[in-house]
Amino acid sequence: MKKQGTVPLVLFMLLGTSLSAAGADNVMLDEIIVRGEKEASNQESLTIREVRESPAKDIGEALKQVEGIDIVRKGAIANDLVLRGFQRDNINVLVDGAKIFGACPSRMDPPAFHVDFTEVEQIKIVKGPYDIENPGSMGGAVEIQSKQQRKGFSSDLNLTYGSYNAVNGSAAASYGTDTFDGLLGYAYKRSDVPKSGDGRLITDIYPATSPNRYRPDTVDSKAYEINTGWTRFGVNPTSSSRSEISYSYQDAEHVLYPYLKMDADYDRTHRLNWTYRIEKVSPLVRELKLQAYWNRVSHLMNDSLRQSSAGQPRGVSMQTDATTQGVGVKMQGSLAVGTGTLKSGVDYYNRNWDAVNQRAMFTMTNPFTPVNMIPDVFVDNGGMFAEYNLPLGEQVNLKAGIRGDLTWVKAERSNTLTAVSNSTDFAEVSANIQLTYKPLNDVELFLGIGRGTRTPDPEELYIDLPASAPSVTWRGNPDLKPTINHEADLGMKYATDRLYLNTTLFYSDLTDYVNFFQASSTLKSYQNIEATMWGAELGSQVSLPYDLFLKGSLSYTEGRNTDGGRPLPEIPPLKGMMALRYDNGTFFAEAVENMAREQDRVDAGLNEQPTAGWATTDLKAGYNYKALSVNGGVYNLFDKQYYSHLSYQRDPFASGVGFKVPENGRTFYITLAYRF
Ligand SMILES: [Cu+2]
Repeated sequence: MKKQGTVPLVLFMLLGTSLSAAGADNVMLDEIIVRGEKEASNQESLTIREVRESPAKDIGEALKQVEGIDIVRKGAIANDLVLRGFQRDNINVLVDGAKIFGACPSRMDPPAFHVDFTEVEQIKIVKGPYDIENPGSMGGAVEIQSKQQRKGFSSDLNLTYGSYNAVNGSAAASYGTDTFDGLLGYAYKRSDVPKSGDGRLITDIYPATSPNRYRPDTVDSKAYEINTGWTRFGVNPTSSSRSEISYSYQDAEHVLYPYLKMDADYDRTHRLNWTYRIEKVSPLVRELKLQAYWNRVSHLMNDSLRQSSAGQPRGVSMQTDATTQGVGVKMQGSLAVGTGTLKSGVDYYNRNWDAVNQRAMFTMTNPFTPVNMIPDVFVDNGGMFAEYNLPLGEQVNLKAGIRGDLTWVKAERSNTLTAVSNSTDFAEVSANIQLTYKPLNDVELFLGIGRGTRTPDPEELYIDLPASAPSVTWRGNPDLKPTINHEADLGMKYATDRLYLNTTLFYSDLTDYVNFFQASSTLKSYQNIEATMWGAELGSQVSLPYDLFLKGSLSYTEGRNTDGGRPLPEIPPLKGMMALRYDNGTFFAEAVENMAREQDRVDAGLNEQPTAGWATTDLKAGYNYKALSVNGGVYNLFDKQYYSHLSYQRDPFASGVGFKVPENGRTFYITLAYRF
């Protein structure tokens, strides 16, 4: 064991002396009010406070405390978001309204990975097909929002140190006047390989005979190293208008993915975003917004750290070089129409995705033949939407929206699935209606009915990774149709100043759901199927006497492959959380119990295996003194060995059934922050 014991001891000694400190405004009470009164039933949010208090290494991991959200763990970082069992392109992940894409065909770099915590103010989640401002929010949308500019000089310094030499340091400084403002930020993250509850490294999960095992000299190499820098400049030409331009660069190096057969050599991301907003243009035009963005990710992965690369003259036996690029423009306005507000807009984006794979073993006669795994595919999408929000008296609010999208997909290179310039196109309509009714002052009922769509992505359409039998070939399906989700949501919320209780229930009827399946013993591909999903979430937060707060949540989703008469694969099990917190505004201490039930609803067609249930305990505490704060804790206090059901994989580049990546064992962390 390492010298982890000293960290919490120092922390609790420090906290012990400060219990009598005077209470400031209580953020916890504010949060209950925000959740209870400002958020719709089908929305959730996570504040940067909640992110900072958790030992999460990335936004995905921080979000798993939210009802309805789970993650796919592939390593120590870069966790992929799952919302109500909807994964990948079934949900939309946006950063300040911009679509962002990952380059890796195995999702080593999911969209939310490309943003550092320190850039973020809060994360909003829309559950169900109710975001029609953006294309593709079929199962829901996750909107990452960057920090708002403040007047004067302000700075934000954070330093976290934790088990496995995990370091997360960041510094951001900004200056703002009434007419202009600027911001500069930098963040650094690194960690050694964490251990799971059984005391083994999470990289040490392979049998001694597996070619995918880490080499003895790399099994304990660093788990990741990430540098991120960002800047923003804003001008306010008038008191009711603002223009902003921001740029971020992220360089992730040496990221280990024990879940897969390869690791990331690098992952370099550029994000550029420009917005212009003008309010109160005329009595009719309440607001106009313009946006243009560009982002680009280049990614290189290989097996240089694995046994499979031993003796290879190039130092690798397989590698994939991938890039993706997104460009988009959006224009929208809010108009005062009748007694309501009409929001309407047009948008366009273009995404390019290209991945070239090379393997020593693929065709023995011609090793390292480049394969156009994703054949330089361009996706163009143009859409328009209108949404009308009509308050009907004090108690009732009606919102209805419609959106149309045209999508063109074209391959610029060939592989066995597609010739150069092969193309396909889609035309889709989404719509929804949302009714909110407040029969009593503290009670709110929500009914939503929506139709959401998403087009098949370039990977599902055109991926081609041929292999010589008995190895499994991974191949797309150029005939895929867009998925259509017809969903109904029912919500009930009870909220007072001191209590918040929200329950939601959803049912989804999915036409042409894109399902990954075993087409033959040597081929895996995608097919459109009929499927249904239903689920429920319960969230609550109560303020008790003596500055105590109780929080609890439950989430459940069940997916069914109607065509196959079996469960949908990769659906998270029932999970829940209970937390008791003491918080007087200056000092807090919290105990959290996390639970997940066994998942035995598995897809036999993919040879998916059940996962055992588990329960873990976390403790955390913190102290604020003026601009300085310190918080820390221990995650998985009892050092349980456990697995998230989603952390197994079955793609050709995944390590296969039986090689699940365990969750971290007991982890200590402490964060020092200075903000003024
Ligand atoms: Cu990759």
